[in-house]
Amino acid sequence: MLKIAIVGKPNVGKSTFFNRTIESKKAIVDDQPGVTRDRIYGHGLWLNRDFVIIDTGGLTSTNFSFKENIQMQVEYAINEADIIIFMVSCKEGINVDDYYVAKLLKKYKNKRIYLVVNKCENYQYAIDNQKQYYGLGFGKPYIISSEHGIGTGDLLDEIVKNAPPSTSSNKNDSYKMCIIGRPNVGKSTLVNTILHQERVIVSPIANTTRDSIDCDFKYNNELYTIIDTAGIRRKGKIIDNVEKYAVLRAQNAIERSNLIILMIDASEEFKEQDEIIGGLAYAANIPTIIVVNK
Ligand SMILES: Nc1nc2c(ncn2[C@@H]2O[C@H](COP(=O)(O)OP(=O)(O)OP(=O)(O)O)[C@@H](O)[C@H]2O)c(=O)[nH]1
Ligand SMILES: [Mg+2]
Repeated sequence: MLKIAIVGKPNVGKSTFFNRTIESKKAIVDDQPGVTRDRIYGHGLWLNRDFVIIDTGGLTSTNFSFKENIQMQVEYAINEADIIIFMVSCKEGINVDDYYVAKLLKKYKNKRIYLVVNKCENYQYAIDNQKQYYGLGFGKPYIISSEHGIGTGDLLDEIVKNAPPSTSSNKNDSYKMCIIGRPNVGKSTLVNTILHQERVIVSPIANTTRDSIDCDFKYNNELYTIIDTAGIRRKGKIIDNVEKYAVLRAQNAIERSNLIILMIDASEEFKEQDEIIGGLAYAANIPTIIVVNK
């Protein structure tokens, strides 16, 4: 199936475009930069053509705690994809970070790369001023507004035009299990261990995972999805919108699952919050395995 990766600096609207394309608010969107960290996969259908689309974290030339992890995840996505959407924003304009992304993408000569300028609600103004984008070296820019759906259809027309028509066998009927628990108990580490790859970002910083990350795999010829989720802290400790959205997505992951893996950290005492999270599993009335880690 056609695979498309969305790549760009932080805050240009990659996740907004991703959500619009798959018609679901799967990825967390917020006005602070650096929201997405892991790779998020979605299934899209356009003009009866199926595709997989991959949202990725923002790339920057400056150093910060997750820079290397994010870049590694972005490069996994690029390698896997047939088509790259190189997203920039007319609102924030072009700066060193866009050139940083451009330089990275120049290494991938065998990929079809579309330069896409987002946040162009003022469509005519953007068309009239598109010259500046040619300097990035990816030819004609596609002018869109992900938030308002301007130009997004034309872009998708172009991207899927040579893809094969959809077949019903593309449905994903996997057995789904989610891992839930407090921050830092080791949920993402277990996902990577099961999958034998660095599928999700692991770090000693609590609340590293934000989006719920669906990871598909095959075992004994059966399809499974393991869903990594954000750690759930006490309500009073939640610091911002991103964490609030992350917890809502973890709760949504529970509802989508056939099995819950409730993870507890044995290196710390059993906390009231473990009990509260256990209560979520109990209330969902879904088979649950309690895993005591560390
Ligand atoms: N005006 C305008 N704002 C947009 C558009 N698309 C996204 N935004 C806003 O831009 C901000 C960032 O959007 P995201 O989709 O989270 O951006 P991102 O590129 O995924 O950001 P990171 O994951 O942090 O790299 C949010 O406040 C969005 O609402 C658009 O077409 N027009
Ligand atoms: Mg994002």
